[in-house]
Amino acid sequence: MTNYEAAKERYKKYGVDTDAAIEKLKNIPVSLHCWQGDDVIGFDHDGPLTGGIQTTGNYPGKATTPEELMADMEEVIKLTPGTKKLNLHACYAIFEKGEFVDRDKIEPKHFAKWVEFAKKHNMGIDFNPTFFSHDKVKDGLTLSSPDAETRRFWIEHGKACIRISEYFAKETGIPCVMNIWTGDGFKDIPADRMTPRMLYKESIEEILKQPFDKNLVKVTVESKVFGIGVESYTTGSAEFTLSFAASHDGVLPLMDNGHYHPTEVVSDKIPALLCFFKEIALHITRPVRWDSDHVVLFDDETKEMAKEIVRNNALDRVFMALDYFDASINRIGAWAVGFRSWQKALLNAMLLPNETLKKLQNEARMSELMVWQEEMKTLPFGDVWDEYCRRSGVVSGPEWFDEVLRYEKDVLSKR
Ligand code: RNT
Ligand code: ZN
Repeated sequence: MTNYEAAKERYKKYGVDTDAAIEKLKNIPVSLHCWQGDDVIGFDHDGPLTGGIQTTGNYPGKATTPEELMADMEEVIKLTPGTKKLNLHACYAIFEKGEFVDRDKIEPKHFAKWVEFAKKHNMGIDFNPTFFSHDKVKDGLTLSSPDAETRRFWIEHGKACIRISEYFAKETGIPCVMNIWTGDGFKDIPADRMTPRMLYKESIEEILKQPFDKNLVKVTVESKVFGIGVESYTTGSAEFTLSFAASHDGVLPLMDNGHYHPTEVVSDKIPALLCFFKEIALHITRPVRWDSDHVVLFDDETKEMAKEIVRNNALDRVFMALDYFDASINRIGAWAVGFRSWQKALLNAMLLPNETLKKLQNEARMSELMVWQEEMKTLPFGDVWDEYCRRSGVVSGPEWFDEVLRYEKDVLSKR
C-alpha cells in the first residue's frame, strides 16, 4: 500500500473522498500575479514603485523585459500544480521599439503578446489599471484629486482598461476581473475626508460609463487601511469600497488580507460578504505587521480563508488572486511557494469533513467540535498533497527547488 492509499483510507473514515478533492482542485482557477517577477515595476516607465506600496530587497536576476518576465512565469507554471489565470497590470503594456503610449491611451494591441502567452498556457486573464508609479499622480492622488485634469487622465486610463479587459475576455473565453485600487490618501491628518471620497466615487462612476458586458468584465474595487507615506487617510477605505460595490450593479468588492487592522481577519469577512454579494474577489497575501506583502505560506489564516470559500461552496463565487512581492529572495522560488501554499490551503479545506463539523456546531456539541478540528490537523495531509502534485506532473518535495537553482544558475545569474 502506498502512502497515498493509506492516507485515502484514513480520510475515508471521516467521510472524505481524497480522489474527488484532487480532481476538483485541479480545475479551480487561481490568478497568478505577473508583478512578483519584477518588483511591481512594469515596462512603461523608468521610475521606482510608488503609491504607498513597497518592495524591499534587491535579489539579483529580476526580469526587465517582457520576454524575461514570461520565461520566469513559465518556470513558476512548471513548478506549481493547479489551474492558473494570468494577472496583469496596465504598466506591463508591451510597446513596439521606440513606441510609447501613455496610460490614458493604451489599447488592446499593447497586450496582444500577453494574450498569446495566456493562450499558450490555457489561462484566462485578469487586469488592473495602474494608478501609481506615474508622473500624473498629483500630490499622491489620482481619481480623488481635486484637480479635474488629473482625474480626467486617470478616468481615461480606467476606461481604456475596461476595453482591454473586455478584449482579454473575448480572446480567452474567460471573464476578466478588473480591479480598481489607488494609493490615494494623505500622510497626515486631513482637513476634509469627504470631498476626496465624493470625487473618487464620481470618478469610478465615470469609468463605469464605458460600455462593457458585465458577464465578460467583472469590475472590483479594493480597499486599504493605509499605505507607506499615506498613513493617516486612504480615500478608498473599507467602508467606501464596500458601499460602492453594494450600490453599483456589476461591481464587486475585493478584499486584500493585508489591508485591514492587524487583528481583523479576512476569513471572517468572506462569509459576511457572501451573504450579500453574488460574487466577491480576494487578494491573497501575507502581511507581517503591516501590508508587507510577504510570500503567502500555508499558515493558519491562509488555511482559514480557504476553508470559508470551500465549506460555503463558494469556489465559483470568489475570484482568488495572489498579491505579494518579495524582492529579497529568489523571485521565482517566492512566486512558486506562494502559489503552492494557496493550493495547499484549498486542498486542506477540501479534505475536511465540513458537513460533519457544521452539524456539531449546529447541535452545540462544541467540545466535540474542538476535538474533531484538532484531530483533522494531524491527518496525513502531506500524502494527499504529494499525490495531487504527482497527478499534476509537478514535483511535490523540496526537490522542486533544484529547478529554481538550475534556472538561477543558467538564466537569472546571466542577466
Ligand atoms: C496595494 C494593493 C494592490 C497592489 C497591486 C500591485 O496595496 O494590494 O492590489 O498590490 O495592484
Ligand atoms: Zn492587493
